[in-house]
Amino acid sequence: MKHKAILSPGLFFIGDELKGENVSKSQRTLGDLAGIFEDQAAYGRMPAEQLAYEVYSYLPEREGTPGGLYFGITRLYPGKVGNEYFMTKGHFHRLEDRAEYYWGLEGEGMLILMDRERNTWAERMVPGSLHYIPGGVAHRVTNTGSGILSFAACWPSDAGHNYEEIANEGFSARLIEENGTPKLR
Ligand code: PAN
Ligand code: ZN
Repeated sequence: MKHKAILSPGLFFIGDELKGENVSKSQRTLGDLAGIFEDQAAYGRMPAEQLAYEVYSYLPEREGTPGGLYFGITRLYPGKVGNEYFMTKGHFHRLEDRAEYYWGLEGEGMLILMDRERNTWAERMVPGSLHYIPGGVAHRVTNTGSGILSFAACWPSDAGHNYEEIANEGFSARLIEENGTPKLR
């Protein structure tokens, strides 16, 4: 009975940490990112068990529920495979028109975006930067700094993730370090 009850918060978002009873955690190692980096030889020389990123999420609705919202924090480790920065797998949403907010919490990186015509562009991510990702736009984050890059995200609980398309076709450009600076190529 919640009528007239005064409740203490059970969920905390402090700095770049998400804490609470129903927070779930998932991890991606380099081994989970097979096929996404260009330099396959360099990828083959790296330890498959090395942690690339972890995601803390609060998923208060059943996956697929229309009208609900999910919240997550991604912590992406620094590093490169050859000249390509560590990055998230990237995806379109399964329900294509579902949008999302990302915002930078810590570290430096780039949000790589690609529309349905395969135009690809990047937005610099810094602590406090806010990024609106419209529906129909694939999204992935790269860590261009020397420390951890963390960002928060909020997306609809019926958005879903279409990873297959990016796994098969990739983005139409990659963020590569050239003479010490990141370039989309
Ligand atoms: C984010 C991402 C998270 C990890 O919560 O799922 O940053 O990236 P990948 O899912 O591409 O591995 C989000 O965009 N949710 O929709
Ligand atoms: Zn998303």
